[in-house]
Amino acid sequence: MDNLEYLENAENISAGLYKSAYEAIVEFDEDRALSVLREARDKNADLMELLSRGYSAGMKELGDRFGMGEIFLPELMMCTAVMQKVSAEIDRALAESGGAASAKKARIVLGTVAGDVHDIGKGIVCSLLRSNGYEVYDLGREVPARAFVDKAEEYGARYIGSSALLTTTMTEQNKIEDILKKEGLRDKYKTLVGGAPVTCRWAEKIGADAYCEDAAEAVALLDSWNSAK
Ligand code: B1M
Repeated sequence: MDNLEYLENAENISAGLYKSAYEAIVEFDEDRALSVLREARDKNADLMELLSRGYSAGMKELGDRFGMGEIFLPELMMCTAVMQKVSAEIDRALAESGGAASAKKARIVLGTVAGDVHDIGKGIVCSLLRSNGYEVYDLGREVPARAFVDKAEEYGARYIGSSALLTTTMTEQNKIEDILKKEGLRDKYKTLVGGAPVTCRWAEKIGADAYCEDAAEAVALLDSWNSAK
C-alpha cells in the first residue's frame, strides 16, 4: 500500500467510526456507542477527534432537534446518559495513556457556572487537561462565581476556567471577572471561558483572558501560557 492509499484507508476508517458514533448518540444506543469506542481504541484512532466529530456532533444534532421542538427533554436525558458513559470511558483511556501520572504543569480550577447543569463538555475539558499534565480541581456544575475565586485562592491555582451552555448563564462568567477586579486579584490569575454560546467576542467583552472552542484548544492555550511564564 503506498502512502496515499494508506492515508485514504485511515481516513475511511475514521469517517466510518465518526458516522457510527454520531448515529449511536442520535439513536440513544449505548451498546453501539461503546462498541464504536472499543473499535476506535483497537484501531488506535484519535479519541478526541472521535469525540468531537462523532459523539459530540450527535449531541449537537439532538440539541438542534430539541431547539426545533422535534424532540423533548426525556430524549435529551437519554442521549446524556449514553454520552456520560462514553465520556467516562474516554476519561479512563486518557488516564491510562499515561499523561495523568506525569509531573504536574500547573493548577486550574474548572467548573460549570451557577444555574447551569450542562457538565459533559466541562468534564471532557477536565479529562484532557489532566491527561496532559495539569492538576485540575473540578468544581462541578452550578458553581457560584464566588466559589471559582475562593477555590482558586484555596488551591493555589494559576488558572480559572468556566463553562456556560446557556445564554442566560453566560453572565456568570462576567461575575467571576468582576470579583477578581474588585478584590485586586485580576493580575494573579488567567481566566478562560468556554461553552457552546460563548465566543471570542464575549471573552473580550467581559475581560476574560481567553476563549477556547474545545478541550484540545484549552490544552494548547494552557501550554502556551505555561511556557511563556
Ligand atoms: Co440543554 N440546552 N437544557 N440539556 N442541552 C442546550 C445547551 C441548548 C443549546 C439546546 C437547544 O435548545 N438547542 C439549549 C440552550 C439554549 C440557549 O441558551 N441558547 C438548552 C436548554 C434550553 C436546556 C434547558 C433550559 C431545557 C429545559 O429545561 N427546558 C435545560 C437547562 C437546565 C439548566 O442548566 N438549568 C437543559 C437541560 C439539559 C439536559 C439536563 C437534558 C442535558 C445536560 C446534561 C448534562 O450536561 N449533564 C442537556 C443537553 C445534553 C444539551 C445539549 C443537547 C448538548 C450539550 C452537550 O453536552 N454537548 C445542548 C445542545 C448543544 O450544545 N448544541 C443543550 C456535548 C459537549 C461535548 O459539548 O458542552 O459544547 P459542549 O462542550 C465542548 C465545547 O463547548 C468546549 O469544549 C467541550 C468539548 O469539546 N467547552 C469548553 C465547554 N466548556 C468549556 C470550557 C473551557 C473550554 C472549552 O474552558 C474553561
